[in-house]
This record gives sequence, C-alpha cells and structure tokens, in this order.
Amino acid sequence: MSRASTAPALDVARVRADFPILTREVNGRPLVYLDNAASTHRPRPVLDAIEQFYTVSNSNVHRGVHRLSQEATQLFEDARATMAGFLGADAREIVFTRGTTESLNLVAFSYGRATLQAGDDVLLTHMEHHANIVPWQLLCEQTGATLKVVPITDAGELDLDAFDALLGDRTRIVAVTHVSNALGTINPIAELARRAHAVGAVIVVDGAQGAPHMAVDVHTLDVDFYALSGHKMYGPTGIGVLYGRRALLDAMPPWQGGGDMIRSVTFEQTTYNDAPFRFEAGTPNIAGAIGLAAAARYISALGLDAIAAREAELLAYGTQRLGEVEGLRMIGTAAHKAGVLGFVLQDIHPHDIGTILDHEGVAVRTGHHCAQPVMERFGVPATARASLGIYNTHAEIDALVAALAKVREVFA
Ligand code: C6P
Repeated sequence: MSRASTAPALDVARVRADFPILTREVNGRPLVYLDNAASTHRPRPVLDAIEQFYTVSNSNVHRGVHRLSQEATQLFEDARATMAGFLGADAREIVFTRGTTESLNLVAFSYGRATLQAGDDVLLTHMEHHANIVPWQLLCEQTGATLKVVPITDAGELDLDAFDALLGDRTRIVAVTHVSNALGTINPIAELARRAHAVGAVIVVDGAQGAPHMAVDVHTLDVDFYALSGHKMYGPTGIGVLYGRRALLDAMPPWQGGGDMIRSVTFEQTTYNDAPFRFEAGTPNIAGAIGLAAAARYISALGLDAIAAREAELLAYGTQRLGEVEGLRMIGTAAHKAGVLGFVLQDIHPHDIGTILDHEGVAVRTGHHCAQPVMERFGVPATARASLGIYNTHAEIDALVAALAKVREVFA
C-alpha cells in the first residue's frame, strides 16, 4: 500500500460520488458537511467491506477452527497489517482499541502506571483535547507524579521556549496532540520527539486529527505512541489504533483482563499473551477493524499528500472568506494548520450560530470541542468550528459564508 505523494491532485467530484450521505438534503437544502473533526462520513468501499464481512465471513476471531472463524481472523489480522503499513509500523506494534480516547487511556494505565512515581513529571500542552488531559490527571493522582502544561501563544502555537524550560530529567512522558481539534495547529512532532528523547522521556501523540489529514510515519516522526480514531478518517466508529514502539509494548503490563489477552489461566496464576493481543481483552470490533483498514486503503489510494495539499488550499480559501465576515474573530491562527476554522462572531453565542447555519443546511460544531482549556486561554466560552475533509469544496465554504450573513441579519 502506497502512502506516498505520487497520487495526482484530488478529484473532489469523484471523491464525493463515493460518499452516499453527501447526496442528502437538510432543511430542504443540500447538506454542507463541515463537521469532519467531530466525525467524517464513510465512503462506499468502507460500507462495502463491513457489509461483506457480516454477510460472508462473520464470526469471532482467534477462537475457532471452523472456516468462518479462520476467515474472520485472517481479515482482522490483515486489517492490523494494513494499519501497520498506514503508519509505517510493524503489525506487532498495532493495538486495536475503541478509538483515540481508549488508546491514550491504555498508555496512561499500562505504561504510565508501571513507570511513574512521585517526583516524576508528565508534560502536556494547553491545546490538548480532554482525552489527552484527563487520563494523565488520573494517572498523576494515582502515582503522585506532577502534571505540567506547556503554554500556547495568541496564535495558538506551542511556546517552544516554555516547552524546553518545563522539560527536564524528571519528565517521563510528553503527551501532545499532532493537530489541535479546536485550533487546527499542527505541532512539530518530530522536533518535540527529539527534545523529549534527549531527556529520556517517551512521547505520546494524539493523532485523532493528524492521521486523517497528512501522511504519518511513526519512524520518521520517531514517536513512541501514536493514537488515532477510525471515525475521523472515514472509517467506522468504535474502532481505533494505538501504535506503540515494540520494545515498549512488549514490556508493558496488561490494563484490562479477559479473553484473548491470556496465555493460560488458573485460579493460582494467569500468564499473558504477547503484545499486541495482551492489550485486546474480549471480542474486538472485528467489522470495525476491517472497515478501518478499508478507510486507510481508500485515503492512501487518494494519496495523503494530495489530501494535505487540497485541504491546505481549501483552508486558505476559508480563512480568507471568513476574514471578510464583519465582526468575525478567528480562534487559531497558527502558521501551520490543518482543516479547522474556529471562530466567534460578534457576541452571538456559537450555539445560535450553529442553529441558524443548520437551517441553511450547513453543519458545523459549536461548543468547547472537549478542549475547555483552549477556550479559557482565548477568553471565550465556546466557538463555532468548521472543519474540513476530503469531500469539501470551495462552494461549501461560500455556502458557510452566505449562511453567516444570515446569522448577522438575524442578530442585527
Ligand atoms: N474530537 C471533536 O469534535 P475519540 O472520541 O476517542 O474518537 O477521539 C477523541 C479525541 C482525541 N483527541 C482529539 C484531538 C480529538 O479531536 C478527539 C475527538 C471530536 O473535536 C469530538 S470531541
């Protein structure tokens, strides 16, 4: 599977034709779906892969000698290999989880609990999603370690001098988002990894908003853990991946107990399966993994670099068009951004903006985006957020801007 940049520019009309949901209307208008950071839609090949599994090979994995179980196991392990290829990893380094949230909790409660003690530091940034804050808070409460937070600038970029000042020989874990869901900022992960490793810390990357928008190679980035969610990259909900560096996964204890994660069980003693199976207790989301692999193949065939280039162009257009809207303030103006246009408009509550946009068929997310510290940093209770995906068009940005004119009319 090729993740490289040889693919031609994105043919958005053809891409749109692959997404059945995009033909529907909302409030009598064509759907303008600009809520991709919350969840993307699924293309036909993903829907087909799921249907094919349930109609042809449905069974449990790793448990049966019968034909269907063998087929299901093969498809599930093929999906693992596909996700390994997608991230430039080895299949033994791919743990299937419910999504980014569970992936980050796995690192905190397996690696973190086994490693941290009082006096150690966990370094986060001010732009993290709650999924990359709360597990570390829980871990610090349990271990006596200290949480430290790297500040961000008014543009929504990491303050790298502060990062260096907070990083030290007590830092055991650096947890940072690849792309901020509230601001769109792309963080310099390879550079942060280099600095984290220089003090002997591991780096855990929240890739929920990274993997859908750009090629990710865990070895080029030199990260220790990378978490992603299927539903944000055109795959199913309830499935995600944790990449973990093999030596780390091999040394990590289980964090949930149950079937499939064991080698043998007696009441006296249980021994555990190898990684990654040790971290997959119970029947996994088999159809989800198969659907996720189909999504990874789909966006890889389009070309992640072609996707990044197209979305960068659309983001620039959206930034320019929104800049023309009187009274609009962008929240998140980093030099390197991906796919997110967060804003406030005069003193109109973002929920009112979202409701009026919905009347016009335009779907955006409004609220704190599970990133309350970001809202607090920018002095707003909430923002409206248009977030881009592979099927969005310039005409949809125009529709957003036209709908915002309606919002202004209503509140004039
Ligand atoms: N952000 C948004 O609207 P899950 O729910 O586990 O698939 O992903 C959690 C998560 C973690 N990190 C980042 C950067 C995210 O953006 C998200 C999910 C959605 O922004 C829903 S809150």
